Amino acid sequence: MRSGFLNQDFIEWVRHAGRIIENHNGNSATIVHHNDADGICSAAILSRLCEHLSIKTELVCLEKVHPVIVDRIHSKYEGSIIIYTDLAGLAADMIDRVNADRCTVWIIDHHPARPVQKDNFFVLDSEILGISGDMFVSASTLNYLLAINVSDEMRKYAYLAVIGSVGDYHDRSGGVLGFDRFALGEAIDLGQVKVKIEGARERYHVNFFDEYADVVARRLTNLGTVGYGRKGYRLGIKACLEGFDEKTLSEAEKLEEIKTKKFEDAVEMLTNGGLNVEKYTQWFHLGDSFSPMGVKAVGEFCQNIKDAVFLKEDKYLLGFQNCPKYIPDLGEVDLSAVKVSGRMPTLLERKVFAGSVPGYDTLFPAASEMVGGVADATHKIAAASLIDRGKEKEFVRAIESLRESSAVTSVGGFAKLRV
Ligand SMILES: [Mn+2]
Repeated sequence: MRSGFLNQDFIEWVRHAGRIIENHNGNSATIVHHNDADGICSAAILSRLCEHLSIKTELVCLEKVHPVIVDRIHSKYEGSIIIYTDLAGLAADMIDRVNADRCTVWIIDHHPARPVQKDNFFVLDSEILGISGDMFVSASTLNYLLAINVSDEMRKYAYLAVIGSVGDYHDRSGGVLGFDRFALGEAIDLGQVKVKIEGARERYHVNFFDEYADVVARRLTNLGTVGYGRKGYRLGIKACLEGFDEKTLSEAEKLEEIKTKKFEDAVEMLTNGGLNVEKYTQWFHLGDSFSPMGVKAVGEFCQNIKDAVFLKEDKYLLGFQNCPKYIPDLGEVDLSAVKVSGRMPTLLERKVFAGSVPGYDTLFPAASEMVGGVADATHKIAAASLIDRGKEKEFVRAIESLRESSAVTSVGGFAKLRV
């Protein structure tokens, strides 16, 4: 087995990253993190590690990396260390280009990545060593491994690695695996977490919150994604380290209600003429109506309604949502982008798996490229892309024509789902 060898390499690499961080003792750093539970737990662990090393930190929470946003961050924090976590792995080339040697950059991610290796640019990403970040290591676990290599004291945050892993559904086969399981083992040994078996599934009770990891993860994701526009992720990070206070709990509940209401309104819009039906696709545009929710919402909404009676069960479902120009931690940016999410009714999913019609893993990258956009995450039955505003209809036409010709060939099932 090669995997043992790879794991040893990986651990050595994490140690190396730890030494690099230690060498920046006393500097300042900007932690740029994703807005879901894994990204929030990652930011919490990293900020405590930096505190331990007397590195002063600023936090920036992002939904997506984009050249315009990266440029804003690197000018605002010029001269500091920029640490991207739970995002940016695949954008390493772009970040290096936009950075133009203004800042030292570290990327600590578990999504597929491009390696960039320079003196002022360091990518720590399990995928580069062939360890699936979709299965065996969350960003929170990666940050945890890094942190305990620097200081034993950081072991007190093992529970955050568990919550981050569960937040990314790494327990979907019944329990967390690989390096996530290593972190779980530490959390158990240290008395932070208890495992409960429910049927064929493990649930992790986190003593610090007196709550299950999945419940905490859901709260954090709601704070960060539904409450993105109102900096709910800040409350999330605070809760990770200090526990949930009344205010944070009621905010998390309020956000759940906001989401329910927005989703109901959108269904009403769709049943009142808001759905466009083409030969192969059915699509809609939410504009800014989901604000303050981030653009993750359109994917979740499509997932929720994909089998609704008002949809055609043999057509691809596409939903568009404007990317907000306002980034809560950065202010207004000159960004004119739209997120497009693709899902499909169960009947069509079956046809895709049977190979009789093309899946999104072929349609999305090709259509995105045709309109000058970038496929963000592609999987056979679920996908997302970022395209320029005004290109929506062109994107729909591209999907239609690709389906019409069906000349696309499958690129295989290894594309990652990240929506
Ligand atoms: Mn993650």
